Amino acid sequence: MANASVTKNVVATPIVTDHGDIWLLPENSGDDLTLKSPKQKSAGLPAVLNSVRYAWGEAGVVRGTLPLLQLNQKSGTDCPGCAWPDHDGKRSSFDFCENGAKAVAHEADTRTVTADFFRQHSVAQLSTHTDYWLEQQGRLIEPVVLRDGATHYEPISWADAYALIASELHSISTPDRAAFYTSGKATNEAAFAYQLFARQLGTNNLPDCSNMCHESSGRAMTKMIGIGKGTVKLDDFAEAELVFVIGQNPGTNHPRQLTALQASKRNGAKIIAVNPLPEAGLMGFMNPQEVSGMLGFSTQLSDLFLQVKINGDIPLLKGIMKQLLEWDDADPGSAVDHEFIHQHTAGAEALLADLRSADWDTLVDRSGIDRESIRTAADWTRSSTKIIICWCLGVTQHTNGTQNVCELLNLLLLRGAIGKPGAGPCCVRGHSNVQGDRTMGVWEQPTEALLNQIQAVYDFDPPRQPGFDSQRTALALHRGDIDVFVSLGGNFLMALPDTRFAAEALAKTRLNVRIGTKLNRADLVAGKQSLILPCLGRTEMDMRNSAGSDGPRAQFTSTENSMGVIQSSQGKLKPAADGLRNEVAIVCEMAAATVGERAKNDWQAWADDYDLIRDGIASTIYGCDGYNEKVRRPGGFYLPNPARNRDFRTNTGKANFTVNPVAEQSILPGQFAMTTVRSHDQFNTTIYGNHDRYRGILNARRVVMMNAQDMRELSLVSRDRITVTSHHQGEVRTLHDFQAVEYPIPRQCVAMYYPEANPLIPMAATDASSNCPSFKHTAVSIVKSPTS
Ligand SMILES: Nc1nc2c(c(=O)[nH]1)N[C@H]1C(S)=C(S)[C@@H](COP(=O)(O)OP(=O)(O)OC[C@H]3O[C@@H](n4cnc5c(=O)[nH]c(N)nc54)[C@H](O)[C@@H]3O)O[C@H]1N2
Ligand SMILES: Nc1nc2c(c(=O)[nH]1)N[C@H]1C(S)=C(S)[C@@H](COP(=O)(O)OP(=O)(O)OC[C@H]3O[C@@H](n4cnc5c(=O)[nH]c(N)nc54)[C@H](O)[C@@H]3O)O[C@H]1N2
Ligand SMILES: [Mo]
Repeated sequence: MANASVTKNVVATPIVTDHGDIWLLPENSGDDLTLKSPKQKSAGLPAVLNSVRYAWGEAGVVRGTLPLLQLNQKSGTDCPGCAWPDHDGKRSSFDFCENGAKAVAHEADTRTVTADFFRQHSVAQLSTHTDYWLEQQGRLIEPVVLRDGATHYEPISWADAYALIASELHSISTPDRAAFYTSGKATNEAAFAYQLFARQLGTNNLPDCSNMCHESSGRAMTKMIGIGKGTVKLDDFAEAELVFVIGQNPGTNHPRQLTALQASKRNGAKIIAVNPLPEAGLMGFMNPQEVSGMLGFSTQLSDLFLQVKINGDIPLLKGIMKQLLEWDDADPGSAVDHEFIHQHTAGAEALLADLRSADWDTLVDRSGIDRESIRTAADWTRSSTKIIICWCLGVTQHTNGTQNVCELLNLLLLRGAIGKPGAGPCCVRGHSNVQGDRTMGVWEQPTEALLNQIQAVYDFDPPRQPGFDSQRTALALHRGDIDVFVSLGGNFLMALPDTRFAAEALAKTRLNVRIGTKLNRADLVAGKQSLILPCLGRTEMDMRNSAGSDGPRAQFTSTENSMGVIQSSQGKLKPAADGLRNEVAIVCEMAAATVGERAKNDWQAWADDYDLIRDGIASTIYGCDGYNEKVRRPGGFYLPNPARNRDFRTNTGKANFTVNPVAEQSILPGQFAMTTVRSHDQFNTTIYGNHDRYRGILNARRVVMMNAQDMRELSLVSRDRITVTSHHQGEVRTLHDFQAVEYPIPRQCVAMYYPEANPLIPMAATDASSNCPSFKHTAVSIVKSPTS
């Protein structure tokens, strides 16, 4: 492909669909970028005030504060924000964070999107508005359909909507021409029903947001420790001696994790943060649950901040391990846990040989971390036996994401830091139930054991061929190989890389169906026909006419957090509108209409009584026996996790070391490594506002955070308009009209916001093992716009 440079996907033009011209990245009108210095600490009173203000503003006082007090309480509502766990013991009545409050208030929105609204706005016209505007229109309250050739959505009855879905699904030539996407907010009951429905239909095409998120973590952990989940429990933080936080911005994305880190510090632990950006929560923290925190006295959180280059994690971790090995060679047993390695692991020799042959200059150069800092990190690692490593997307979303996770597991294994109190891997999940959805069988590559169990319980032959993950679904859609695409929540369009390609792909179906609470851009790139099915949020009361009961009965659902605890979640709010249904019921009713006659289970009965679904979970899913009883216990129950007890169910029966090379340098002179991050004012593709308070970037999201020296070399100053072009195997993708922002980030590295940067990210750049998109590393070049 040498110099055949192909320009792709300039998003300055709309895509042409049967329903009109659809814009993909409308400018934020009134962009007025304001810059302040980034914050050194997070949370405290300002965060609480901000959350309450948000809850009151969008949802009204009562509707806003009532659900807040229910959040993360035993027998309360599981927070629809992130997947950070709750305390097993006593809980503060204030156990939520600013972002949980925003998520709840966003859901408890009192505004509604009516049939009138759709009459007034064509999909083309809606697409000229920002994502922020779309979600701000309020809650979806009745099913709507965009018919063949139509320009506007119009109301449709639930019965007709299900009949349309069934008729399209019956007319596909093979079940694999349908795909069923899941966003990680879906509860266990919805997820279990959904995957069963897809498999009864005959496909494993069950892409989920996890494919774009922690897939690399699952792969690495399964290979190395025999389970795709972390082993740490919340209590371990209070016992740890050393905690690494790698590629994660907890102050914004998992604020309650800061309380756990504070507990570690109080126990005398040291904290090492590894990140290209000095994120506020990593530097300091004011606990809003404590008076001193409320008043603004902060805990200095990180003892060592290692400002790695983007994708510099393997060279850094390798450096730390190489240093440990050098010390251990000089004084055997002083830095490596030989007994643990001997008893519990396989493959150490290859790793040790790899570390010995690693070149210090390369490790320092590629990580961006000087020798002295690596030595300090190694020294603390040597003197601690109880080590926790927390990580999130800065680690997983790379073309070598799985190897990144493998390398941090290597470090834990070298120190024997797993399967004992105060130590182990802490894979910090994203969506509140993304881990549970996988446990429930939402997986395009199901295990034989799961399929056999489904076969035994439901008396049909489930498909055995692996299905499409998210990226492969996008490719298949684009080839025209998928006729019906169903989304259980989420925003597949804006979550994927290469927004234009994704839009073209989604516009090629016969039918798109999305179950959601709010309107988003995915609803605007319809295939021939498109349905939006509105659903209740997790905070809302869900009354169903269960068989055998007189009158409607309140249903509840359940979720699994980052640490493998399953617990119930009960909505308490009056629904946003009469007639709204829970996504659990919607999935079951869709299944009843489509495969009801041939299914062994009674889908309509399941739609009305979730206990029946939970009985299904109990007899099908490993570790879930007695589900209905156990999930009703206050605080729920832990799923089995053999690695917690050093029972490593891998191919060798032991924990496997791995060898993970330092990636080839792929950024050419004059280019930058571009990573994408969330602002403090968004939940994934849902934008709450244009302020990134902790980073001091206000009123604008179309920005590129750049190193001061790099800016000088390009004669740029903050606020200058720039054009950003990405480079991947001879293809270029360009975004115009972004603004440069000087930021403390390593040289040759830049950061942009997700999802605004997604049109630049090539669909083909994924991790070789997990196929997770490379959202955290894209080669870009930057030029000043002629007009600025
Ligand atoms: N409020 C709020 N909460 C959320 C979400 C949200 O959007 N808003 N999203 C939820 C979801 S689905 C998820 S998956 C999680 C995401 O949680 P995070 O992973 O914290 O999310 P990101 O903003 O993508 O942040 C990635 C972090 O990695 C750093 N980073 C980038 N590249 C690299 C690298 O190469 N190496 C290292 N070491 N670090 C790097 C970035 O500077 C940033 O601090 O949060 C969940 N919680
Ligand atoms: N560049 C870049 N791209 C990324 C990432 C990144 O870091 N950088 N991160 C990736 C990651 S980690 C993830 S998880 C994905 C996220 O991808 P998704 O999970 O697909 O996206 P969300 O933005 O969480 O979905 C928002 C929509 O969910 C719907 N919704 C909200 N609550 C509910 C509910 O209770 N039920 C139902 N049915 N619908 C509801 C609303 O309609 C809302 O518009 O994006 C990925 N894309
Ligand atoms: Mo995620």
